[in-house]
Amino acid sequence: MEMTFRWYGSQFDTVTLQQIRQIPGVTGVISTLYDTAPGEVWPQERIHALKAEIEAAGLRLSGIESVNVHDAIKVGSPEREQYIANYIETLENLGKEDIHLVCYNFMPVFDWTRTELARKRPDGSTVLAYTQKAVDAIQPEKMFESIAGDANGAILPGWEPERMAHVKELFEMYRDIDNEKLFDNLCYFLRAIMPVCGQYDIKMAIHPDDPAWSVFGLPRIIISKENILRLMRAVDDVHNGVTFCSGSYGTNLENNLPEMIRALKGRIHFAHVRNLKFNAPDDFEESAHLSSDGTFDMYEIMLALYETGFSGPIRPDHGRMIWGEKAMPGYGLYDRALGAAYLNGLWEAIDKAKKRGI
Ligand SMILES: [Mn+2]
Repeated sequence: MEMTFRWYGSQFDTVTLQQIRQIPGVTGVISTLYDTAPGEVWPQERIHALKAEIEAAGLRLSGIESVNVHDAIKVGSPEREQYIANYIETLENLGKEDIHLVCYNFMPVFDWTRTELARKRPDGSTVLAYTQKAVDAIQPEKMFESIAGDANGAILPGWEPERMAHVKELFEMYRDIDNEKLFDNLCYFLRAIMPVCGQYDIKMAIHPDDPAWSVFGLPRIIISKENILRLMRAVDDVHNGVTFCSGSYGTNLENNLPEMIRALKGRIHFAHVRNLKFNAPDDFEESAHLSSDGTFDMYEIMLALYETGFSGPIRPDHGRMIWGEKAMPGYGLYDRALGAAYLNGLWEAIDKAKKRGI
């Protein structure tokens, strides 16, 4: 396991590499070229520059989150061939820069969905939250406007204003796409890129849909143990792997997180570990990482990762906004740093207990 921290690049992130370097036990950074659009080829020089900047700060570029997939690939339109060719070129450029992990998702139209970016908790911290009632009461194209005001001026990943300006057209594109078609298009994409992933040993790690059910009637496929195992079998190559995100799979309380980790042994290449606190099965908020602050047993999650021999990057995920920090919702320094320290503590305790045969 390597403890890492997500970083959006010096142009976009309020957190600096120097600050990340001072979080105990964090050695790697998960980053991206945040200003590239889905479908664009990532120039090798820019990847090289990103890596050099991170290494100059004493850290390692441990993987990319995300290289976004163009909607043409998701809906399977004729233009997908060009966009797949572009994606392959980006993977080649990443491979040449010795990068071996790419996180991506296959969610239609919206990335993750939250209905509040700053729900106040009793201790005065603010967190991202979701309530199905709010989704049911709003038109999808209004979703962006309704949350953008709380973003502290940040551009939210997957909610870029240029994309949101075309929400209606995007919905139109997906009109005939059901879960089966989306699944087929995902397999088509994966089969096309597996050769280049094999050549450069790039592990693709699909991020689950968040929340793990259909929103606004759009198809959602990466939501459960059954579905993710089906994808693993459909393209049975180690380079077709998983980002295990406890906070996303965990939105559906029927998902048994430690059991899913065990079932996915060998195919989890990246882990996002965070907690959620449920007020009702369709109302949750992103709590602190500690088990005691939320609904999940974080020890059991880390134990399952440990016992399945997980050796990839792990990162704390969305944190609360605390201590007056102003940052992209979920991506401040302080609470994620606390999360990293806590997860490292759990790991150390598990490791020592195992070695002592406890
Ligand atoms: Mn995640």
